[in-house]
Amino acid sequence: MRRTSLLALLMAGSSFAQPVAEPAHLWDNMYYIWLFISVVIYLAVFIPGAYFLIKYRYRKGVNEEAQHVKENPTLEVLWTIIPVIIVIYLATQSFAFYKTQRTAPANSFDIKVTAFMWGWQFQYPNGKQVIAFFNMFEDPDTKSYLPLDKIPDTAKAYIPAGVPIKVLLTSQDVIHSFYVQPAKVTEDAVPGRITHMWFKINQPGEYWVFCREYCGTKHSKMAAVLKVVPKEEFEKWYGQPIDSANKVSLNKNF
Ligand SMILES: [Cu+2]
Repeated sequence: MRRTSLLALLMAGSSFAQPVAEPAHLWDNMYYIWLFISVVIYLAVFIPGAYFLIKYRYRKGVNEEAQHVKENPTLEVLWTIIPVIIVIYLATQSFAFYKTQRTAPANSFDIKVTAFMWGWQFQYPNGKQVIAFFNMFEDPDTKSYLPLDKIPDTAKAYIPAGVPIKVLLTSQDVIHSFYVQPAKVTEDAVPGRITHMWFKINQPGEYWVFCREYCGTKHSKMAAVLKVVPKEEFEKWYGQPIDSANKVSLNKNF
């Protein structure tokens, strides 16, 4: 893992010490590993290829007949074994990553999210709820997204910073997909089924969630906002009953 991070650090030239969100950093690491190996293979093929193309170009009377090589066991063993090692490395590394990004850490905080046309319902373990309905995020005049500071906090799902969140996901109607943009994870919300995913956002702030599975007219406006706050602030919010402001906005929107 440390070597992976070091490689990513070298390639990206930025710090991975405290990623903004997880498992996004794992996707980044994997991307840079694949990119690095691809570039090395590309250069190993292209540079000699270009060199030989020029060196052995057709010149009258110089090299009119090609050399006929029957076999070269050393070369054949090498060009079999090296790709096999690379493929095994990529497969095992990717599988380890897949397992990590599919398995929520043991200390995760569970939130149930129900998708519907067109919005998201967040249900917390103590019964607290947040409903994100598409027109809470839309400027009624321009029909574009409101800036985050124009959206009331009651429409935002509070999330404790630095705590892994396990999302148990389902849908009331058609298939949607819950996409947590900063964490680079998405999972289908399927009616009649509970799917799961996890993410962790380390840096407090407000982050968009979008639906990533086309689901009808308002798909492009099917968003939610995660308000990531320090743990103490989250506890304070979590302990409060649902305030009347949220109820009012719910009635208005439905
Ligand atoms: Cu949708």
